[in-house]
Amino acid sequence: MKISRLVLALTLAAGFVASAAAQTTMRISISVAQNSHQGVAIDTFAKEVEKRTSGRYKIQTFYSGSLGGERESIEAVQLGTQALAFSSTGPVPNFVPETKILDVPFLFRDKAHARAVLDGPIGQELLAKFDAKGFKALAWAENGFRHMTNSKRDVKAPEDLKGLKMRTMENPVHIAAYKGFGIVTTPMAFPEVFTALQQGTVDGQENPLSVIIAAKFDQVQKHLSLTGHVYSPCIFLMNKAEFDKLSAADKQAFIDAAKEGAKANRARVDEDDAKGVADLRSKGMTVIDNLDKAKFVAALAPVNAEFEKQFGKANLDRIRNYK
Ligand code: EAX
Repeated sequence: MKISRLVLALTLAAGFVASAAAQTTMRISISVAQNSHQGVAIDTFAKEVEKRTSGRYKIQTFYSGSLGGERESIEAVQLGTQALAFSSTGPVPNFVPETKILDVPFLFRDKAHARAVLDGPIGQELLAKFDAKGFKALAWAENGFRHMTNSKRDVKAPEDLKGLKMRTMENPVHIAAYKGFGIVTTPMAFPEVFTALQQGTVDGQENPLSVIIAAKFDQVQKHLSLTGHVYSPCIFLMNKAEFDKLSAADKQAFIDAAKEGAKANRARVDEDDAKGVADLRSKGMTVIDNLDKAKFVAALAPVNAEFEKQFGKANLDRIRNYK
């Protein structure tokens, strides 16, 4: 908390009531560039918090992993050295294992289905799981559906993935699934990915169009296949103790600001999905957009049987059948 004592003293000396003089500054960070669906999310959040608290809270925004990768930002929030973070669910299961289920491949039919689940009772139950781990989870947002890119060959069928060395997120569900495709998995934090692709440390990576565009992966990857193999949620996280210090009205202001951030974020993902393929083709990528999805689903049947055991078929069906 930073109280501007000078302003306070001067204002009091001038005989005014200094009710608006106290201002608290908090930090939030993302691992991708500002001009992105994640930048829109935290910029909107920052603006809304300031507006809804009459400027008593100021949110400083950091982009492109300048404060570290997603896992580091979540750790910082848990420790309280950083008040806020916005992250994909990539590293989140390492903190709140219950969220693993959201990263099961081919779980969601489309974005509308995923958004409905996250905004409904299932998503809200999962947000509550963060409390016991030192976080207040403010709202779900998204990266969107993830697609595969690589520098070696067109991926038209699941067999084409065999032997490709791909960077994955530090997420146990992703790693297990991609091994099921025969991919050689290399978990890595996002800020290292561009260089790893450029230097050929890995052949490929997978991310939604929004991230591929924002990170300029077209400069280091030739082949894109619209596999849509997994939906990638994002989340607004706050240090629990910082949140608990807020008045009831300010708590609501932070939650509502995160919801506004999520709304703007999802609108930008829709925009990127609508324009992304043409954009990436114009930048020289070969885009395979007529995949037989059923073949990719079938290739993961053994892994999915494992996931059914691990998460329970009833829990997976509750998500699959949510309307
Ligand atoms: O959140 O690590 C990833 O691939 C994420 O999708 C990326 O950091 C955006």
